[in-house]
Amino acid sequence: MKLSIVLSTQPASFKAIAYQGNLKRNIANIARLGYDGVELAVRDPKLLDFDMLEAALINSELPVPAIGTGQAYGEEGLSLTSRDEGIRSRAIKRVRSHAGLAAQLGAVVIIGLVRGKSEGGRKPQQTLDQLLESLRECARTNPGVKFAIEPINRYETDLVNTVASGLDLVNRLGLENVGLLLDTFHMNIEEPDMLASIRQARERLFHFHVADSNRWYPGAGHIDFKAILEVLNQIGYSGFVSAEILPLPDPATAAEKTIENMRALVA
Ligand code: LER
Ligand code: MN
Repeated sequence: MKLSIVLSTQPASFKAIAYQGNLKRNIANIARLGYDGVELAVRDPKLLDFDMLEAALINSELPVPAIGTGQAYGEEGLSLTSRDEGIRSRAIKRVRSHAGLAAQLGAVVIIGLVRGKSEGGRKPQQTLDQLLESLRECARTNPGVKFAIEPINRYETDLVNTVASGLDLVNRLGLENVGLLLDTFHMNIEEPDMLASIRQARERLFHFHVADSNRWYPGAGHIDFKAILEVLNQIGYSGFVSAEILPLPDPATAAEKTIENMRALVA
């Protein structure tokens, strides 16, 4: 199992991120703990000192499996399904710029909250059609980059809550470079049988988030991570398992407990 953890490259109001703040020091800490990679949550690639980031990654020998994009929505309101064409086209432009960064780093682009939600009385089905168009525009212009749509629980968005609806969208798009990111926290809320849902995603599974049922580190709640790792193994998943967790009881303990508990499952 290749294990990574999410680091935000700038301050964010989204809470389930163990690392924020000093980028260089955080990357060094993640490497010191024994992680195999670092997932970056990036609001806007323009705000990044790429040379500094690259040097820190080379120094720590950490690859970047995925780039999170949700802060473009959370901090700036950019949505791939906005009814305001100006906002929607800025969101597409932003995701394309994330894709440029992802191409440089060999990472998957995460389509999480940047999808937005249905606005102004529009039905989810109509909004989904628009999401499809926006995703097509992003993915077609970056055929070498993988895009992973993340089913997110109903309390955060009304668009693509379940693995089945995620697969439906992926199939409708029919592009080789579009697949899914599954997150145990969301699946624990939405999926009747998480293991069966992971099996359904199979070769369309591009990335994987772990957090326990309470969004703390794995082992702090009631999700059966041993069974999950077995299923990932059975379906031949070779990507990263990435911890997107609350920094509780404190960031260092959360990161240490994650690696300790996840490694113990495969020992
Ligand atoms: C992001 O990966 C996620 O899980 C959402 O809850 C917020 O984007
Ligand atoms: Mn997630």
